[in-house]
Amino acid sequence: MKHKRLKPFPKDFLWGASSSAYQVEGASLEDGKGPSCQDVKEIPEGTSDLKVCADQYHRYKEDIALMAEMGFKSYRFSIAWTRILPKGTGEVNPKGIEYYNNLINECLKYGIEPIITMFHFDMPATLDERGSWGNPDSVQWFVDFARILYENYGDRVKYWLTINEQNVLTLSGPVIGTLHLPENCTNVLKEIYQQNHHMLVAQAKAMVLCHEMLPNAKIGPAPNISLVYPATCKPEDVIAAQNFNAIRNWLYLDMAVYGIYNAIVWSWLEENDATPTFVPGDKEAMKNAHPDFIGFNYYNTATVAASDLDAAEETALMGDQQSGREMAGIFKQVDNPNLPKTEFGWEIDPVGFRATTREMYSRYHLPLLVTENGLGAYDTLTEDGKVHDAYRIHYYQDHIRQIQESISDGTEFLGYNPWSAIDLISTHEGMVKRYGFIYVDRDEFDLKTLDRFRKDSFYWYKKVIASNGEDL
Ligand code: BGP
Repeated sequence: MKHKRLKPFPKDFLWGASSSAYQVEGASLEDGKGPSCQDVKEIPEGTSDLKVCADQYHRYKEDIALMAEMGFKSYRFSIAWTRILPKGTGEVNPKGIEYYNNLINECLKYGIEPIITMFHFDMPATLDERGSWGNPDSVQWFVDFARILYENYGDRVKYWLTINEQNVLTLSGPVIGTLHLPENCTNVLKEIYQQNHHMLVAQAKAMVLCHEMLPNAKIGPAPNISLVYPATCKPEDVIAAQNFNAIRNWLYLDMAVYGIYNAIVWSWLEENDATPTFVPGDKEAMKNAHPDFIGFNYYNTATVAASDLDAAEETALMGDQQSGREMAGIFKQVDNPNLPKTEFGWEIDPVGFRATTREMYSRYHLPLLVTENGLGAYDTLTEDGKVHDAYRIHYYQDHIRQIQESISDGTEFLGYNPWSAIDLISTHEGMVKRYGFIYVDRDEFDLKTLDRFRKDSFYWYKKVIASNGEDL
């Protein structure tokens, strides 16, 4: 459908950008912070560790001032669990509480709405040793942590996100450095989906608690959603696309919104003796939880064909967030010949953004908050302190235009918070894979000055925000 006239962005649209604690803050063991699984993981060869990152912990005032200069209405960031609770449970670290108080207040000073992710890939190392999300107690650990956040920040924070990309944790945990498998695990699929179940229950309980404690706050999930296309109109490919759509996307949103397990996924787990064990109260918690919006990260779509591997062969756990998976007999991810790729091999599909959001809105009828979207690229700082990232501007122009198309299709959006506000460390490809509007002067291993520079996209985004999306 081609619109004759595009509808404008809503007046109070939350233009901003995002980050996550372990990728941006640095100060990884400072001021009482305990180690998270990210601090103790094996760092991928050739990439930086996570000790300093963009050093936002020490430079947040400067960073928020730059975001304010761009005109941000919101900043999505995560709270490091181990800054608040160094051991994951028990004693609270006052310095950690103070840091996020300062960060939130700094945002509010400029009228920037803080959007807080409670969990972004950084399980406390102590809890990892106790089985991480595989331990049934993890539900309570998370709810206790959430309560502390609501108590301390709920007077000022209106927007909350539960777990970042739970689907990526489940599908690509080892790549992100987060999946904890017990030794001698005999049914890996069952273990993974038991962990997933605990996260789903934890999320549901945290949403209920949020509504009880903070009646004016809004809370939602933040999965990574990619509409899955069939490689051809062969009916078997369509079934494969439905399979991956269910496993990758709808499992997470059907549960968050309707409190039910997606039937295709449940049957697949049944066939593999991998259905999760429920404890009393799980079902009720899931049914009682109602998000106010759907937060989601979008990078691109996925395209799949039928998998001709024997279903008896092991189900593959591979690929990163956006690429290359096959599950025997279920689906096989293939390249989409219609789409270009980033320098890091991720497909680029702005129209798929529109398609994904239309589909989500028709399924769930909740407003959408884009919590990530963006282009990872090699940027160069010129001698006169500029970064000419026209490629990023084009990427954003194309994607923002498609949001407007989707708005014109009737989809309700709360805001757009692409990845990332400022350069930070990628999940597994280091510092050289940059996403920010703000350039950070450091290399993979050389910390240089850590000074901030405004990229061309910085000035461009400022203009977009000032015109509420009219001047792209
Ligand atoms: C998402 C994560 C982010 C982030 C982003 C870019 O999956 O939520 O933490 O890093 O993708 O991915 P990458 O860093 O792998 O390029």
